[in-house]
Amino acid sequence: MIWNEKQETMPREELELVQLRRLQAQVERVYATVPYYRQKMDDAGVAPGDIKTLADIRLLPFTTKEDLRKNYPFGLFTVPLERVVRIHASSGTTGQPTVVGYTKRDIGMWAEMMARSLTAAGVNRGDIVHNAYGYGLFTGGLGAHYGAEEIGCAVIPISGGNSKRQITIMRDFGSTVLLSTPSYALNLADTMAEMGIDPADLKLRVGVFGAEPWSEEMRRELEKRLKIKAIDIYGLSEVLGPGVAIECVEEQRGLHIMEDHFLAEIVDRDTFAPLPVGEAGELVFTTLTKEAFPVIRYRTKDISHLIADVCTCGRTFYRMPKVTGRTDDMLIIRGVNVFPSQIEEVLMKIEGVEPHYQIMVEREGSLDSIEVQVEVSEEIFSDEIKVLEGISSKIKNDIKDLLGISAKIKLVEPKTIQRSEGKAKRVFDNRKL
Ligand code: DLL
Repeated sequence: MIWNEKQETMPREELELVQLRRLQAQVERVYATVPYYRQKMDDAGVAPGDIKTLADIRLLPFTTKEDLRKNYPFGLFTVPLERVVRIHASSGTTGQPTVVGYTKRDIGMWAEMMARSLTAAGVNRGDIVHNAYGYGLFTGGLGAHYGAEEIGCAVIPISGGNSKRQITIMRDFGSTVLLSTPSYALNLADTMAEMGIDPADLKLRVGVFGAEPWSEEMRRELEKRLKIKAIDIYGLSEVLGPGVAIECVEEQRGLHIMEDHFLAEIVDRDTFAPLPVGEAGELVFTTLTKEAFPVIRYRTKDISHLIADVCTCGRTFYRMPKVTGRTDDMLIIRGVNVFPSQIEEVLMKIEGVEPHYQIMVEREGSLDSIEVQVEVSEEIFSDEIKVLEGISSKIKNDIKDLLGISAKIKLVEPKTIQRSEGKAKRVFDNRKL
């Protein structure tokens, strides 16, 4: 099923015309209303009238998190606060949070993006949607909520946390769809097992997971343990929130970008030079229809590439493969670039190792090293030391073979690694201490 057949299956030539028209209007609007954008464009020697083709977007300066910080909290809004009906903010692990605003029309557009996304994931009217994304300043909860309501689903606004109660409600209310981060879904699967509840006795059919990187191995684990289809959803507050891109249930391979509302580019992660379709680099988004808080060429720091192949689902929007990590989560271990999700992939292939792990980054002299701490199953933990040593060296060798780095391995007791209720924290950087 496709939510908005006309838009989502539009021929590319037509789509590109829509994009250009919207881009021109958007650039004109930010130039006229936001002094900061006007100054940046003046400094770059570009005026709204210079945008004559889609490729001319390259003339425009990038926007970064730093620009958002400098304009904290409302400096980049294009409308007076009287027209803003919603404010969200990203957690901001370092420094100030980033603040984003929405007009009534933005909220309507967002609801449509989420309705399209959930429909692509196989969600319909009549579904009971268990929304365990956090409600609050985080965009996940309310963003997904409005989209599910738009479809006509019955939404349970459970938010994150209190896992036992979540399972009871899931069982009693007959939830058919789970919305959460993949790490929280795993936490819920563990809780179910502890409560002696068999997922086959629940009505869950599909999970729509995002807000953090997760590997294909994690997908298989979640599908197996929860007896569902697991769909990847991508988004970020600065651009919208959830609903920027979604996998279709037909292929589960690459996420369709809502290109009639968001223009995607890929740039070289060091030089920021635009890259052709197919080459991997940093994702950059320009919003085409946002009113209160549009962004021009926002550098996401997420790594992916664009896939132009036609998809069997009928959508004409380009796809992007799963985002495996962010440039700022990338570890450089003795010259080798590694993302935490690659370590996850290795760990999850090993028998007896639980999908709960964390990575400690240390500095020895002038070189960085990592220690992977991972839980093993109850049986293995109480086994002989020889068995533990065997597993430990298997992990070490597999990491070395697949990623080319040497890591220290520490096997820890079941349930000692902190469980996630939202976005999991995987990397602990002890270099800065
Ligand atoms: O995480 C929005 C969201 C909510 C997306 C619910 C999906 C579901 P932020 O808190 O601003 O917004 O964080 C955005 O999270 O730049 C990525 O690094 C990461 N991210 C989001 N979705 C995915 C995904 C929400 N499916 C940042 N895979 C982004 C990998 C993801 N990383």
